[in-house]
This record gives sequence, structure tokens and C-alpha cells, in this order.
Amino acid sequence: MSQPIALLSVYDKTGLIEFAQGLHAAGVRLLGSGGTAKKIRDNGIPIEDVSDITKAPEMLGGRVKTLHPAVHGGILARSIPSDEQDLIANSISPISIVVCNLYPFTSTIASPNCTLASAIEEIDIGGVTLLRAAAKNHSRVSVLSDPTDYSTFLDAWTSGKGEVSLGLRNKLALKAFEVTSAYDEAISGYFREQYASAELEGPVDPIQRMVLRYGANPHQKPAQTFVAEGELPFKVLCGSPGYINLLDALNSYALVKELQEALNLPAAASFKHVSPAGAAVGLELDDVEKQVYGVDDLKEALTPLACAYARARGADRMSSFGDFIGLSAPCDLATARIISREVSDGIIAPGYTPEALDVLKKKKAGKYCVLQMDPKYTPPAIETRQVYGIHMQQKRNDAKIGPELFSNLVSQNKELPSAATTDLIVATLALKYTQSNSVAYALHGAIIGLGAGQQSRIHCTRLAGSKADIWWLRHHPRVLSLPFKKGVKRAEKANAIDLFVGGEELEGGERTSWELLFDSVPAALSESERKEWIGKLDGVACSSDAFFPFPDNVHRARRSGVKYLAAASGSVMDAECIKAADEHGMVFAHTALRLFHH
Ligand code: 93A
Repeated sequence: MSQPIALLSVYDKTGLIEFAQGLHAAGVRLLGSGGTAKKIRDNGIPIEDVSDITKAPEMLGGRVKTLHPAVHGGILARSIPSDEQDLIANSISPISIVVCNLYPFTSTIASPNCTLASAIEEIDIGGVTLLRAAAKNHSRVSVLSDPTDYSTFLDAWTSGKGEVSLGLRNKLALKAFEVTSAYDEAISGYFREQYASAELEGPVDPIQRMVLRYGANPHQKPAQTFVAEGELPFKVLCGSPGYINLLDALNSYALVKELQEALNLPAAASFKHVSPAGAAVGLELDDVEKQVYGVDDLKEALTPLACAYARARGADRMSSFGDFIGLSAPCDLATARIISREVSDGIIAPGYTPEALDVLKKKKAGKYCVLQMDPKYTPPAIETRQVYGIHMQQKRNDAKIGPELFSNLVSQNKELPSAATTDLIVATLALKYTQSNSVAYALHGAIIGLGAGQQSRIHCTRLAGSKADIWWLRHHPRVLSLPFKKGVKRAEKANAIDLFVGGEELEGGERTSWELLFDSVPAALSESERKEWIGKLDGVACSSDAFFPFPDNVHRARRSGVKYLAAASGSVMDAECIKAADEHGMVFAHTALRLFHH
């Protein structure tokens, strides 16, 4: 058997001499690139220069050192007759061990004095090629990309008499590819920072990346959005999206797209802090609903899409203040008119009629964020994020939410009308895109109360229930006829109504400014008025993003008119929860589908 060859080319020369000494003692022939060979030779260990086998000098100031068929042929040749013949025909010796670590790109760019030119000079080409070639051919070649592996490898090599296990070679190959992948990511990240200039903010053409004003907070700069391949699936038609805008936009678009697919009706969502404040499909509004949602005075006839947004926006007007809107269908003029009167941060939709776009572009002194989503876009099956420097991957939550999800009715009452199924679909789909834990109440194709991001389920159920109560109290005849003074603004009215139905006693300046909004000061709703009115709320659907751990959730839901319940099974208290549902004559569907979202 011919003498095994190791090629050494390292920037970080930690442990190099001991390792080279060990390899030499084990009978390995050493080859090295310029500085590496010199250091080893200076320590009295025999080593040849790479240029001796390539018969080509290092050139271009070191840019070309090991990039040569004599090197890569020697690394990439398999133990098969045709490759062995190729090596003989070209007088190339097979290389068994590659020892390489790369130019320090990351620490170079971290230095405050780093220029673009000096960063580029630190992009290692030959070393990456050595690592990739050796890792590719790990069925024969061992690749050492990390000095901490030298001694383990040397022990294995000596005890195996020049052979190491495939298991060790596999691990070393994986490590080498992780090194090159992190290295390339650092380079592409740096180039993105350098070349995605601020003037590129909000271009209309589809592009691969976009600079964002800042991240979650103003001090989190730089910030950007990008796709690894192809183009971003949305265009910016107006304004300049921020980081949280995009989180809202992409989650809300996914939600409305799935709502439309599930129910064949246009859908809208009103997002705040990456959870829906409201979401709805375009069921027609009756006159009371028009008044409650503040669209009774709209000149344009309400289209189904406008109905969807009126419901989504109107459910929890406090939470929707400054929302990011998602629409499943092209935005029409009626929808744009509703939006134009509300305080909102931006919108994403698959298109805009020219009149609608004109209206939206005038919002926020021309800075309203208008995104156009490519409706044909399909997200990749695997999603990746990074937290505290650590990457995590998972299969995207592609669970389909349709009527069949609610077919396992575990309560005595098994009458689930189709309108209730629609509401369960709306509630459940909303939870799929709500920060967990979450519970949602829905009626007439719209969320009417949603509890998001609570650590305890009962808190979600209570929060959603209290929101549904407030929503319902806004329908009270005394609220509909509140004697507002002329000229009181829409937002002021919404706040005043919220305070009125919220039931807290106002004092001092807050009370005075509230009273000033009315021609005559209305008496507060009494406890019995509230109780009586809330008792009239019925037929509400309620969904939970995971099982109910205790029956208190079921009892609380009932107090806000819930008749139809959906939750995953799996709690030790399942039987107790079903018993509670039966006590109230509710219809309870076990879904077998957990929908946590973070
Ligand atoms: O400039 S390079 O990309 N061109 C090459 O052909 C090449 N081959 C190895 N840099 C190259 N290397 C790198 O040189 C290695 O990755 C290692 O970091 C460094 C070792 O250089 P020296 O042996 O001269 O100290």
C-alpha cells in the first residue's frame, strides 16, 4: 500500500505542530500550503509544499494556493477503478487526510476598521473548496476542520493502523459542511448589509431582500427581510414596512387566505402584535351590526370584502387601533373607504383596484404601508428561525381546518348547524395564527373575542369571554342610542362606548372629559341590565388551541353565550369537561389537533 498523504492548510495554527508530528510519526506523508508548510518545516518536521505536486507556484498574492487538479483530483478520487486509472494517467497521488481551517472572515468584519476591500480579501476560496471536496468524499477521506479534533483523530488513526472508522469520518464531514455553511452565511449576511442600501427601501419591483427601518425596536438596527432563493413574494406599493409590520402582514395573509379557501368567502383580518384582534369572512351585516361596527354612514355599498373587514375591525375596536390588515381578495373601494377612516398601520392584499389604491396611498400623509402579495406564493415546507444565535427548524403548520375537523362530537347534543361550523372554522383558523395559549369566540363568521398569549388557558377563556361580553354590550339599545354631541369623532365615540360598556367607575378628569362628549350624561348600565343583556347572547362558537385542562373553561365560555365548543382531546379532565358541556346542553367537538403558534 502506498504511503498515505495528508494535506495541511490552516489559518489557525493551534495544535498544528503536535498534530503534524503525530501524523509524521504514524508514517503519513505531509503536504502543506505556503505558511502552513513553513511553520511545520521550521519545527523540524519533514513536509513538502503543495506547489511541489501542482508544479504551479502560489500566485495572485495567495489567492490561488491549493486550487489545482493535482490537489482536488487527489482528494475527490473514489476507490473505483476508473478514478484510480485517471489518477495514474495524470500522475496524481490520492490524498487521505485534509486538515484545513479558514481565513477569519467573521472576526475581520467585526473589527471597527474593516473596509469592504479587507473583508473581501478574507473570503477563503481554496480552503472552503478543500473542506467541501474532502467532506464530499468522506467515504475515503478524513477532513479535519477543527483543531480540537486533532488528538481524537490521531489516536484513532494510530490505533487503526492508518484506518479510521466510517463513523468518525461521517462526523468530521458533517462538521466541515457546517463550517462552510456558517462561513457562507456570514459572507452573504455581510454583503446584504453592505449592498442593500437604504435607498432600496420599499422598491416596487419584486426583489430578494429589503432593508427594514429597524427591528422590533428602534435600537435594533440593521434590520432586513429576505428569501434565500428567488424573490420576495410581496411588493411594496406604498410606505416602508417595519419588522413587526411584516410579522403581522405575513401571519394575517396566511390566515385570510386559508379562511377564504375553507369557507369560499372573502376574508379579512386585523392584526396587532402578531395576533389577530379580529378576523372574519364576508357575511352581510344587518342594520344593527352596521351601527355597532361604525359603517352605517358609509356612502359606498358594502361589498362582501368590506363586510369582512368591517367585522374584523369592529369586533375589538380598542385592540384594532393601528392595526395591520390582511385581505384575501383584491381590495375594493368600499373596503378602502372603511380603512381610510380608521387608524391603521398597513395592509397586505393580493391586489388593489386603482381607486382603492388611490384612497390608501393618501393615508398617513402618503406613508401608509401597502403590500401586494403574490397569491400564487407557496411557503416552503420547512421553516427556520434563529433564537439567541441558535437555529431551529420545523415543518410548517400546514394543518387544514375544515368542517371535517369538527365531526367527533363528544357531547350528548350533537346538533351542529352549518352556521356554527362556519364560526368554529373562523375561530380555529384564527387560533392557528394567534400567539399561544389562545381561545377564540366567534359568531356570524367573525371573531368576537380572542384571548391571546396567556400562559394559563382559563385566562385566555376569561379574556376572550370578557371581550365577547363587551362586543355584545355594544349592541345594547342604550349604547346604540347614546346621546353623543354633534362633532364627536369616531375614535372618541369608540373609546367612550368602551368605557361605558366596560363598567368601571370613572373619576376626576377622566369622568369629566367622558361626560363632555354627551348632550346629556347617560346613566351607567346597572349590574342587572348588564346581566340581563349578556344572558341574551347565545349560539356563540368557541375554539381552544389545545385541550381544556379543567371544566372551568367550559363554564366560563357558557357565561358568554357559547353553545358550540371545539378543543383537542387529551386532558385527564376530558370527561369532566364533556360533563360540563352536557350540563349546559352545549355541542362539543374533540378535534385531535393542537394549534400552538409562536
Ligand atoms: O486565497 S485562498 O482562497 N486560495 C487558495 O487556493 C487557498 N488554499 C488554501 N486561500 C486558500 N487557502 C487557505 O489558506 C486555507 O483555508 C488556510 O486558511 C490558509 C492557509 O494558508 P497558509 O498555509 O499560507 O498559512
